[in-house]
Amino acid sequence: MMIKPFDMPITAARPALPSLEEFRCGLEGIWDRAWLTNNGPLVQQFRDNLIEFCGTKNLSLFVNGTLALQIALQGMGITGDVITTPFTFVATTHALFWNKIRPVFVDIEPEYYSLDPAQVEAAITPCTSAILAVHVYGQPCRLKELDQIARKHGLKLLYDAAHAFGVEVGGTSIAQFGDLSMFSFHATKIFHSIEGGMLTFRDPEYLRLFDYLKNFGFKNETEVVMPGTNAKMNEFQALMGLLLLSHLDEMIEKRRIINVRYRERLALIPGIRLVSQPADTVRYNYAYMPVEVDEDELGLTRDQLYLKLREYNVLARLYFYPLVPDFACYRGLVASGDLPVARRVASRILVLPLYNDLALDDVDRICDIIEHIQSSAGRGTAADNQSLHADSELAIHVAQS
Ligand code: T4K
Repeated sequence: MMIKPFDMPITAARPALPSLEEFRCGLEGIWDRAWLTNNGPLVQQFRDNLIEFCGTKNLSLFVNGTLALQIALQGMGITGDVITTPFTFVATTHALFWNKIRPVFVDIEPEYYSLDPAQVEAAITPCTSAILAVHVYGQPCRLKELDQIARKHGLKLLYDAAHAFGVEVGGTSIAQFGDLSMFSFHATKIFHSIEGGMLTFRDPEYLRLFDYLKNFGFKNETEVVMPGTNAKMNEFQALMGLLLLSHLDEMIEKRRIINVRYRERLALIPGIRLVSQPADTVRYNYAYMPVEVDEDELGLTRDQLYLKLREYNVLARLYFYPLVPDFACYRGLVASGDLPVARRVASRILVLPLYNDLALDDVDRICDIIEHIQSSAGRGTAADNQSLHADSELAIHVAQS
């Protein structure tokens, strides 16, 4: 069977957009007011709506998630060592590095790929000040266990919830767990404000502190109370966020339907392992579509499948490979154990395209392509196999994408 490549690239993510008419209408208001940034009315409205959505008043908006997390660590006075995950986007670790905090990487659990609580507890030393866990792909971490460990050892518990907007556990917003959570509103996320970030936190005292830190440390026109930076959200971001927030339920439902179709189809393909379904208590947001590739069953390595998919214009992504401690800038600078689970997952993970308006016919076609690649594995020409085995090819494709 011949399957045609897609005419246009099918990317792993694609931003949700409100109607142009809705956005234009909002722009007119911005033009009339000529108020573009510095805690404008749309940022205030966005914050109010998010307070209602997340169920906490302790909430602060930022220009992006990375700066939000950097400021959180600084404002909370976290120093020394922080126990964190190697299986994440580099920004999680960068936020520690910019605060001169030493990341201590411990292994993840194999079900949802979040920090393994037993490994966390074993890694605690007198230098440990906090745990920074990540709700990878929007799946909640082991909340109860991490909370118990943090309390027992007097550590702060922070969540990088960049992927987890809209997730609930037992009817409670994920924003209400731990001492603090950071959400990313980047364009490629389930919900976005073009770029943007949000902190939610337990201690109301942090609100004033974060407000200072994101606005140069200004208390008023003539007083600077600390050396802050500039990390304010602007009105255009808030407009996008406000409009999309009103469509969030529809967006999650569309993604759920796509996820179901993928799962039905992929479950039948040998060598493609689906990530565990969320627990019954979780309202999931279907942020990403990760799968694990079993080389022996599929007849191809994950990297070979990734490259083959590109020939069909399916641009899957390697979120998150390599592991953060393997990036040149962190090698040798950080503490980490052997990380066997994280290493295995990073070498097998592939994130398939998932965005709100991905047509179910296109999901079927992506699955047909994977099926076709799987069934022809081993039947390729010597030339095919040679080019797929060339290590440098993956690096070139990744560098160009
Ligand atoms: N912590 C975690 C766990 C994170 O995942 C992230 C960000 C952060 C912290 C930091 O939050 P922010 O500071 O970003 O708020 C993307 C995103 O830029 C990044 O936000 C995200 N994680 C990461 C997982 O993915 P790239 O470099 O892979 O993005 P890029 O440009 O290759 O885009 C991905 C796909 O989306 C492309 O195939 C094309 C498509 N795309 C992208 C953009 C920007 C579009 O169709 N339209 C667009 O406007 O990092």
